[in-house]
Amino acid sequence: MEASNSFVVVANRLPVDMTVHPDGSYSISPSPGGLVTGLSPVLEQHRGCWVGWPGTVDVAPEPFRTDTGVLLHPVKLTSSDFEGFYEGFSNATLWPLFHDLIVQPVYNTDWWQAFREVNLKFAEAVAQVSAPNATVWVQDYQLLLVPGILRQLRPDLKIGFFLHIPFPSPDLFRQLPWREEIVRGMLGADLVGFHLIQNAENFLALTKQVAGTAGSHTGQPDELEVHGTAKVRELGAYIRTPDARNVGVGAFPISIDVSAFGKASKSSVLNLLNDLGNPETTFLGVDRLDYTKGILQRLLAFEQLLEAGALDPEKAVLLQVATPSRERIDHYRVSRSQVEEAVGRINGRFGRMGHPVVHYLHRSLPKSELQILYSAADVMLVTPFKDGMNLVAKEYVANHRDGNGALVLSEFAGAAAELSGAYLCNPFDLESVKRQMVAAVYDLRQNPASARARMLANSEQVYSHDVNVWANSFLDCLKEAGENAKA
Ligand code: ADQ
Repeated sequence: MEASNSFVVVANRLPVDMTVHPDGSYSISPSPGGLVTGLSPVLEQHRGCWVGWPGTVDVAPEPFRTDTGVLLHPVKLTSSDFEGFYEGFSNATLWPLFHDLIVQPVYNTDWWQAFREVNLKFAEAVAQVSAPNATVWVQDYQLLLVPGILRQLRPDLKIGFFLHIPFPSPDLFRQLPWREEIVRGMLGADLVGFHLIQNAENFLALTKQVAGTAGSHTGQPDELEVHGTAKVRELGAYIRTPDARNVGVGAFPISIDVSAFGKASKSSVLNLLNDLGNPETTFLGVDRLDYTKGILQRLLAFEQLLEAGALDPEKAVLLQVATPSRERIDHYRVSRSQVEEAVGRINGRFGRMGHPVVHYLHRSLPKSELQILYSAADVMLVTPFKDGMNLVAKEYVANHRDGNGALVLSEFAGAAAELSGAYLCNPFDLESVKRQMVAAVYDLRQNPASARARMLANSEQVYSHDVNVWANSFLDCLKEAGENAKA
């Protein structure tokens, strides 16, 4: 493959689902997910190259161009890579650690070795496809070591790194047995971006602490100096690395392609509501089935409101769509069975034949169907225990530009920092979730002007800060940070 691409994105996954048929042929279709949603418009605009794993182990199709002109460059992962790097270190070590220990992270040296080897594979693929002085944008926690490896392989590249999940407080991060190597990996970038200023501050504080620890253990002059005053735009700071580069650190809250989430047609919404028995209040949840998303908590809140008579089972329904996710990992299996048990119990208690109160789908839906659900929902429930941003909240808001509807949102979702019109709740406190569900319904019925003002404030924010604003502000800062790198 020729090293001819001047703009390269590297992410764990290519934006495709790949099915291998018994005769060895395969078919490929677009796959959902926050990252794909965020990056497609930027790549299409640049006719860029996307390096990533196609989603099936032990196969690597030839690089190919999509209908929209993006070159997809597959990286082959073996089944043991997948287990150690993806299911193990990425999703059973880093994911829980970075989401504030909602479950206990597992620290396993074999997984760490797999993580290092696979990060090397990704970095080598990027080095191979990148033109001289190309811009490379490395995505997310699965590839934390790629910036550092790439810096060694290709010092000519301009390297940005963006973390899509929260960055924990230094006190939590310091649990990680391989913390110095991970921090050094991230600091291979010219710019390290997070969703929130809090995440960036955690990282800045950590680089001081971890570098100090490494220095005293190894006796190396390994200190990282934090230049807290030098700014990357108004958002961040520079870190001076041991090899005398300046690494920019900043906050860039991701958003959505608003044009993809307009209102669904009136007739499709009416058909859906008709199928549901024309409820007075329709609640909606849309998530990957992940223990961080608080799906069980919102089901329990709904159940308790029915139990208390605050909601009438003849007049309220809850629709929950959950995309299957990481199904071989124990905590995900437990989470699914708890959710499904709760759905069954609530319907057993409050539904009647032909009229369940919770409608549950365990699958991915096309965007057009999500649009209908968003348009039909009076109250959107987004209740994660911890979430980097949460694009579902923004998709619902974009769909309700007319000011109808209400968003109940966890204060622990990154989106809470931006959506000032949301009904904020604490998912660790069911009373708080219930209170905000009731407040949202009350305002919609009794105080519509206030509910409408809240939704309009939310949609104003999302429409003025869409995914293009996110990508362009990161890329502008990367350009600037690259120029300042050796200052
Ligand atoms: P995720 O944890 O995957 O993303 P989120 O931001 O909510 O979470 O994005 C999910 C995406 O998948 C949305 O675009 C949504 O429409 C889609 N989706 C969810 N369920 C679906 C279903 N059943 N059918 C079809 N589509 C579905 C990670 C971080 C987040 C961060 C994003 C982007 O965990 O905090 O917001 O990356 O940075």
